[in-house]
Amino acid sequence: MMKRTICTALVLGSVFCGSALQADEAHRPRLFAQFGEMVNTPDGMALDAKGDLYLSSPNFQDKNFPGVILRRCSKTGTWSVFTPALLHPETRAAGPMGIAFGPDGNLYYCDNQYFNNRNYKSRILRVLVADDGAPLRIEPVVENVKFANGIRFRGNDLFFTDTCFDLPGRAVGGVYRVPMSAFRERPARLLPKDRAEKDPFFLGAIETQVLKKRNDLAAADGLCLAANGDLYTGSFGCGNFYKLARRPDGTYEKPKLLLSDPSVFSCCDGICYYEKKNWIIMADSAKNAIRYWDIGKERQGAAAAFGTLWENDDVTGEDGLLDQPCEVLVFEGNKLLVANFDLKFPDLKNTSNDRVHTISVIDL
Ligand SMILES: [Ca+2]
Ligand SMILES: [Ca+2]
Repeated sequence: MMKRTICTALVLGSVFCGSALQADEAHRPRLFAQFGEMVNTPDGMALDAKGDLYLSSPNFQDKNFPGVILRRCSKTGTWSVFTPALLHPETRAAGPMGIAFGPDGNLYYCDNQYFNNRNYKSRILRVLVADDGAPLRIEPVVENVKFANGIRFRGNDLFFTDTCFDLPGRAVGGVYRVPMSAFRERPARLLPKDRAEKDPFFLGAIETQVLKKRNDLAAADGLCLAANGDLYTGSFGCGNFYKLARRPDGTYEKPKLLLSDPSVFSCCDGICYYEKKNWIIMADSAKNAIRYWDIGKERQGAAAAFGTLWENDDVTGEDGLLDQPCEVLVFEGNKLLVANFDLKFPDLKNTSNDRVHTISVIDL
């Protein structure tokens, strides 16, 4: 089996040795799906109880195509439009990013309005789904969000990230938990960010160190929960990787920094939990890479727990390789789906918003 060492492992001063950072040909990404222009920034993914796959696309690359959520039938492999995403009444735009099914069978999603308006226009929305799987209508469940991005459920609790707080002198975002009971009658509302510490839904702040050239203030991005309920999240702007430990009473400890080394991990985008290995799997948007965090080795520190499944150079994605991977999803037990956002920001490997819009698949 061929192995190739990733050059970024060989950065002097890093605590990581080369063996911790190897990509394996067995994990070479292949093309899973390719879309036309109407799906030009594939992003959030989720599976329903039947195994049908859902994909959001806010279509930030070409806004002539409105934000949309697609569905792929598990029996036929056919993709179709599940629903157009709901337009915001003021911005007249839709930005569906992270998506997740709730225990009620409805599809919840992050409506990111930050690129249209930074004044708390983002929301968590839900698509009410009929018994036969058809979408009925879309309604807000959480409002007053700045940059809604990643979303997960555990039981009746909805967790999500708000990526940019826009507080003076700080590059910070945060993690929230909203119990479903809080939006039974009407949408829950977050407090303004200068009062986040007093917000009953606020779990903790996620900091980013602003890197030269990238100059990206985006903080909390992907999040997911391990089997024991511990929450993991990371910063888009610099790769800071955090854990919020779940206490026995169901409350959460403040975020603990597990990894902060942009020389090996400089961009945490979407993440997911891989139960079979007790790993967190992370999309590294900056480096066209898939990383992992082995929870079983967490106590030994980042040099033991952190690793790389795959990394490739700047490509269009037409051959299945990664083109700014933004979201990951464990699929059919032993595969990983990777959505390729392909919307360049400064100093990422991806240099071109090309016209190839793809999902990759990796054998785990
Ligand atoms: Ca592409
Ligand atoms: Ca590209």
